[in-house]
Order: sequence, then structure tokens, then C-alpha cells
Amino acid sequence: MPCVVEANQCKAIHLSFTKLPLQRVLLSQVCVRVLVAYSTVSLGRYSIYTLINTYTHPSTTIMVGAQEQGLKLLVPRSGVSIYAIRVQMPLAMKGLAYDYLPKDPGCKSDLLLASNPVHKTLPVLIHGGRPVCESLIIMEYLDNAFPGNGASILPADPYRRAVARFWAAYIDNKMFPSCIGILSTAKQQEKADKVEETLAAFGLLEAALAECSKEGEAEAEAPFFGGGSIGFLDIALGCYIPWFEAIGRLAGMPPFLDATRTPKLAAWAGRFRAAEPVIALLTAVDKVEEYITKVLYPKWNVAVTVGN
Ligand SMILES: N[C@@H](CCC(=O)N[C@@H](CS)C(=O)NCC(=O)O)C(=O)O
Repeated sequence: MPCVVEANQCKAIHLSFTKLPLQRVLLSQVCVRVLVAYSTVSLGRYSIYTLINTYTHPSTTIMVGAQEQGLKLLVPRSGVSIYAIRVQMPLAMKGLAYDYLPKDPGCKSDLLLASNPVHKTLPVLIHGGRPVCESLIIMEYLDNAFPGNGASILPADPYRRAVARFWAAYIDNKMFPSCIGILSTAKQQEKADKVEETLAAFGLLEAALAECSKEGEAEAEAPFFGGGSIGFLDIALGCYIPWFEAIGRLAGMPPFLDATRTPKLAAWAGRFRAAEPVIALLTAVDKVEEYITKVLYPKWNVAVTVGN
């Protein structure tokens, strides 16, 4: 059996009806595999997609209708990783089954060191024994390696691709570091600078959304960065939404995604959150808040309190 699910290492319950004649159900908890035959139910690829996270059902995975491609995904055990969810989204959109292997990012396993010796970070996708590192690169890889599985995640047009990659890199390298910087410093001036940088970044992305989502000859604005459906930049930015919200709350600030200041982005975030497979995968804001206060604050070693 090519798709092996390890006990206590599974997170997602995917119920994805496709037109495959025979689907497989995996129940890792008891290591039982049941073959379930479905007739060609045409309910749309992601009409049913449910996730039960590690906390509620730590060792159960059921995958129905996913294709088995020898994929393993090494992810942080925390369950709040932006970058892990960023990879899980395209995997879900493409209907790909994978072994979900949670690891402690602080404790570098031999598998992680062998798979990502340069950055030693998670997530890492292993496809047929070969590792692919860095979440944005993994997203692109999945799009290129499985072109027949659903719609393309990256824009077809080379210019739009370049623009999407540009903004994704900006979000990772500039916008999020500024935003998290609001909490990681206790110095008032630094904090104020980070707030200003973050708000400026949201302003730039507001304009970028209007530009990237233009579609058709009339250049009407589409609902997503990716056009009519979510794509590369939607996922790249969208996985940060719970973090932006949690950081705003902890900093005692009004929400970053504000309908007055950035109306297009605020509306986009609402649509993104409600879309499949986002609705099932996006981290809860409370969980991120808890992670920041319990794990990151002690790490930063600063006495950060609201209004500090
Ligand atoms: N740029 C990387 C960031 C990955 C990252 O920062 N991963 C964190 C966990 S969410 C990690 O592995 N941290 C451990 C470390 O930095 O040593 C990506 O997009 O995959």
C-alpha cells in the first residue's frame, strides 16, 4: 500500500468526493484500511471537506477520494504554522493524499536534517523520497508536479506569475516580520515603527489586490488575487490572516484588516476564509494567540503586555 498513515501523526480528515470509481478510507488509529466504492458522485471536488485537528482527534485520519502519490509532509507539531497550512491548502485543492508527519521544530530529527540541511525548517514535502523545502516553493512544485489535478494555483500568464511571486516574497520577508515585530519588542519607538510599517504594507497590498485580481477585457475586479478562485497569492497571504488578527488583539490595536482602511482586503479576507478548503484548514485565532503568549513571548524574553 503506497499511502501509509502513522498512528498519532495525522491531522486532516478529508472527505473529498471526486469522480474516481473507487475510494479508500484510511483509519490510522486502528490501522484499518477499508475500501469503499463510490459510484461517480458528481458533487464537485471539494463539496465535503472536513478537518479535525490534532487537539480534538489526535490520531485519526480519513482520506476519501484523495490520490496516492507517495507524498509525506513534515510539519511543526504546533498546529498553528502558517507555512504548513500554506502547503496543506494546495494538497487539498489537488485532492492529494499524504502522510502527515508532525515534528517538533526545536528538535531537529534526522529526517528533517537530511531533508532540509540548509534551513532546517518545516514544512518539508517529500515526494517519492525526494525533499522539497520552503512553503512557497512547495506550492509551486505541487502545481507543476500535478498539473492535471484541479485548476492551476499559479497564474497561467508569466507576468501575473511574476507579480504573484513578488508579493508573496514581500509578505514573507517584509510584511509579516514587521507585524510580528510589534509584539517581539518592548521598546515603544520600535513598536510604533513596526505598526507604521505594517499598516503601510496593508495599504500596498490593498492596491495590489485591485491590480492582481483584474480579469477579462473589461478588467473587472475578480473576488480573489488568483481571479475567480483562490490561487498562489491568496494562499500565500491568507494563511497569515489568523496571525494578523491575533497580533492585533494582543497589541491592543484595531484589526489590521479593517473595512474602512483596506476595504478590498477586508472583503477578500471574508471570502477567503469561507472558501474551500480554507474553511477547514485555517488556524483558529485563539489558538494562535495562545501560541504567541505561551511559546513566543517566553522565547522573545520580553515582558510584553497590552499597551506596553
Ligand atoms: N520560509 C520558510 C519558513 C518556515 C519556518 O519558519 N518554519 C518554522 C516552523 S513554522 C521552523 O521550522 N522553525 C524552526 C527553526 O527556525 O529552527 C517556509 O516558507 O517554509
